[in-house]
Amino acid sequence: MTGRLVVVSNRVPSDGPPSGGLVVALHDCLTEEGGTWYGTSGRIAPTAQDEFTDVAGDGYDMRTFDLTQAEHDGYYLGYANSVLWPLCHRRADLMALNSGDYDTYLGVNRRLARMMARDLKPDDQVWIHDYHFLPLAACLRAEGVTATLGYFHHIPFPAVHDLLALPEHELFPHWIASFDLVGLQTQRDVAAALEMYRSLAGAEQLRDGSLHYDNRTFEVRSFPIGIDAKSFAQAAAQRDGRDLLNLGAKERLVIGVDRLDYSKGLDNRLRAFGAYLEAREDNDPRASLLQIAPPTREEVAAYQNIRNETERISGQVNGLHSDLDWTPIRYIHRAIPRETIAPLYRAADVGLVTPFCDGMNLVAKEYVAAQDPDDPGVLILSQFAGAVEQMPSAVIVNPYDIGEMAQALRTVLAMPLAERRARHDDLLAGVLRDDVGHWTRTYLDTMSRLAAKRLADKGD
Ligand code: GDG
Repeated sequence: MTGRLVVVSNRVPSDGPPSGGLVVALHDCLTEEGGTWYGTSGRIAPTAQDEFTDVAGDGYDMRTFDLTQAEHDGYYLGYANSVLWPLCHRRADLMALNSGDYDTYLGVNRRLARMMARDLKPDDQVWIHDYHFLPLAACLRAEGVTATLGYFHHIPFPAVHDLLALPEHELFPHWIASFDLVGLQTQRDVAAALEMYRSLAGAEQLRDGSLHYDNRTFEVRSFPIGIDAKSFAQAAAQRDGRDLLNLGAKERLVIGVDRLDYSKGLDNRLRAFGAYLEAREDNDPRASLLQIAPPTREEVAAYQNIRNETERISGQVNGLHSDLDWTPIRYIHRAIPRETIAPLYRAADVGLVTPFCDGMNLVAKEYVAAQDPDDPGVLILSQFAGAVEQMPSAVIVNPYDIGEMAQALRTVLAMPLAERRARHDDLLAGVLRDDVGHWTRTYLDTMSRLAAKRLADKGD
């Protein structure tokens, strides 16, 4: 790589060893390449300071900044998670448009751009992550930064029609065009981005596929994110998940693992499991659902509603179907350690992944990686998870169709070993091949190619 690698993400793992797939992947490539990682510290400061705090990383530097309480509320909880998140997840109806939040969001991006501009050099390659920083490239350009700026959008690209609900919708194409490389999860997302530019006067697609808008030329491409599949498979085989759950020899297990977010389809999933139990015949196997749903963004009102709904439906289903010696739904509203989650996936006959809308969904890939290849479980996957483009051998369902999901559970729980193996072999090959290392390599190689081209063009 010519020039330094610079990474920007909302949180920097400055308070301990990195954990979680994405953070570990970014840590690994910074350790290999060297460079700097920018982001918030997770601390709240009484006043906004235009200074970074330096933290030593493993072969790289971390530069963190604190948010004030008002910034945390307006930038993070407000505009990022109560406006952009619902907008990108086809829930414009849940957007909380509070006046002032956009200004705070833009203010944080401007402050970060101002501070970063002092450090950046023209041959740096900057990889910015996620919707917290949509205007960051535009802000950096306004500070005179000419470095190569890449962006990866982890969540779905908004539909053109939904975008109109964003008061700042006219700025959105300008924010995107200020990057040099825009990475999206799926082909579907790339199609949505192209549709947005097609609807704009003055935007054009060039012969080499790149886009031109606002006097800038940039590329929009899909880079489907993966997981560290090998280490996940190893972790899954360390313990017996059935023992952890005290499962009876004949009892079958269905698993769901999701942050408790309205985009994940938990309500309809629980309804479908209830419908499956309703239609179950006496000689059908007894199956229980383990739903792990750790809390997330609890200060945002829409998250309170999905929690109430999840608890109401699981209480209702358990009330109807529990027996003296059996409770069909085990619902855990708490984070479970990663080394425990992997064997639980392996113990489950079915992985139930049914979001209404999801950028990728790593749980689908983790479930596949964790299976015993000789006796694998089956993945039921929503047609609205980005993962569906790479995982056609899953049993694909419509998360709005409760009857179809209940029927899919019946089919999968009775699926013969040969079919389970054939589906799993196919899915596992993809999960191992397109792992998280492949994702970082392809993104960074593409950004390096663009950086070299930009430097050569400038030299002409
Ligand atoms: C965003 C996009 C995109 C969950 N509960 C526990 C736990 N988890 C872990 C899972 C998985 C991760 O959290 C969730 O990843 P997802 O991809 O499913 O979803 P988001 O958090 O919404 O992530 C998504 C992703 O970014 C990456 O680009 O795929 O579409 O929305 O790894 O295992 N981990 C532990 N305990 C839990 O209780 N340890």
